[in-house]
Amino acid sequence: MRALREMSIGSVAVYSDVDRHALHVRMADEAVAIGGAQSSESYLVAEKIIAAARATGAEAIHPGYGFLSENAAFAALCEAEDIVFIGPPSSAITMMGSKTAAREVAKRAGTPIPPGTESALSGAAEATEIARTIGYPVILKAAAGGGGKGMRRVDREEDIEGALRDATSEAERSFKSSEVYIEKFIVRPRHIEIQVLGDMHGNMIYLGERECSVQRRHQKVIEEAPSPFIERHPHLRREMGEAAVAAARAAGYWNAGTVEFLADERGAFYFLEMNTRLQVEHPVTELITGVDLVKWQLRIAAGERLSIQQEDVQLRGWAMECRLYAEDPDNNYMPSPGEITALALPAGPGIRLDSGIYQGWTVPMEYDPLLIKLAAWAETRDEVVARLIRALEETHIGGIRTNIEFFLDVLADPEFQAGDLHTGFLEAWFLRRKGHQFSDAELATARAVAELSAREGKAKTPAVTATRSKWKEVTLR
Ligand code: MV4
Repeated sequence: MRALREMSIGSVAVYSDVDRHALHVRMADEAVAIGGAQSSESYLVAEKIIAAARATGAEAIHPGYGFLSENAAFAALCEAEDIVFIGPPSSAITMMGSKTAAREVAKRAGTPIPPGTESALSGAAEATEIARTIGYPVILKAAAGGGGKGMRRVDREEDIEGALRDATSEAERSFKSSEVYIEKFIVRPRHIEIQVLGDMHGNMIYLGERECSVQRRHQKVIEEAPSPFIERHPHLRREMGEAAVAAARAAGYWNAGTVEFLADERGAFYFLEMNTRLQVEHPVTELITGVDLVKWQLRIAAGERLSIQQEDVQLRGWAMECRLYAEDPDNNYMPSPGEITALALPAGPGIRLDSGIYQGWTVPMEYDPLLIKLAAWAETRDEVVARLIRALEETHIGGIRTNIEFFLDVLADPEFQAGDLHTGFLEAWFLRRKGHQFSDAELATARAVAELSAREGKAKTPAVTATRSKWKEVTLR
């Protein structure tokens, strides 16, 4: 809506019953009520969104990043109704929505994929045979999946049959498709993703990478750009960038998208999946490239040509984002909705806030309780960490519990500051602390990872510390 305002385009918000007083409704020029608090009665009902566009004369729909943003049927409905879907063509969403089809596309484009299959496994016999060829560990994944559901890591042949049964039934339950495929399991990987931007006329560029290895239960909590790993292996930036563009091109993609890769410790990288939407963490890319991704989404959707060439994309400095959530650190970071009774927000050099809250607003319990994306920019990674710590210390959100203290702890961690990240980083980090509850699976991963880290003897003194010194008053005598 900020991009629209700057471009002198009107905006219309849609809202559910509990969102009547939400910030996005206040910020829009017009707003349309679309039904019940349950998203299945409002934000997920394609026909209601289309009706809201019709009623207000809206020409285009920005699907955001949750709900219908990667729903091919919704994009196709917009196409059929002659309403512009601000995103890729529905055909590309369909293609990337099937993880096996996406693997096929990537393979055809010459983008490296983990060894494995591009079609559904016929049964345990086939799975065993392929696992023997590619070697253990392997991972079984739901073709219609993503986000960790319907996935099983398998380390030994005797576990294949049971794991396939579990993955298949979970896939069927979660996605109404029991199709499962197999991949070589990449050990201790980093999650590195490439932002791409393409127009309808065949032009496409990549805008560097983001590293999102700091995740918990497949939820990202800290994202940064550039990637500390790629800074150490700079040739990878271009290789991954070109591989990402090749895969997106092969899918007939346009608008903003993200190609996810896993990178192993040796620097080999593998295509994982493509996110066919704008992502939550897009601000860090905007901060280091100076490119407004949302404005480009709008221009591209209007049929404009991309005027930025690959050589024009220059990365400057470092950016990092923390996702501030309403969650209770004393209750295993469970959602902690409620009324925001006080609010002090950070500002000053290099700080960007994408906030959805205000004092007096009540965080509803029906949705993901993301409150604010706090992003910082500075010349170097050390400076950006210090700046984020400073900004978090300026922040006060009263009336609800938040994960602010958690970020102060992670940002002060020596391994984090050294940029020694991998997708098991947070589990290992939590294991180093006391008083937290974990699932058996989390504990097993964390133990393995902690063992590896200990063996490599990584712990150092932090370069930047969170002082959080008590305020003191001095009286002159
Ligand atoms: C993998 C993998 C290792 N090897 N695939 C997790 C979510 C889904 N998008 C893919 N995921 C993974 N796929 C192979 N061949 C490890 C993960 C994974 C992961 C990936 C990215 C970020 C965090 C993760 C946490 C656990 C497992």
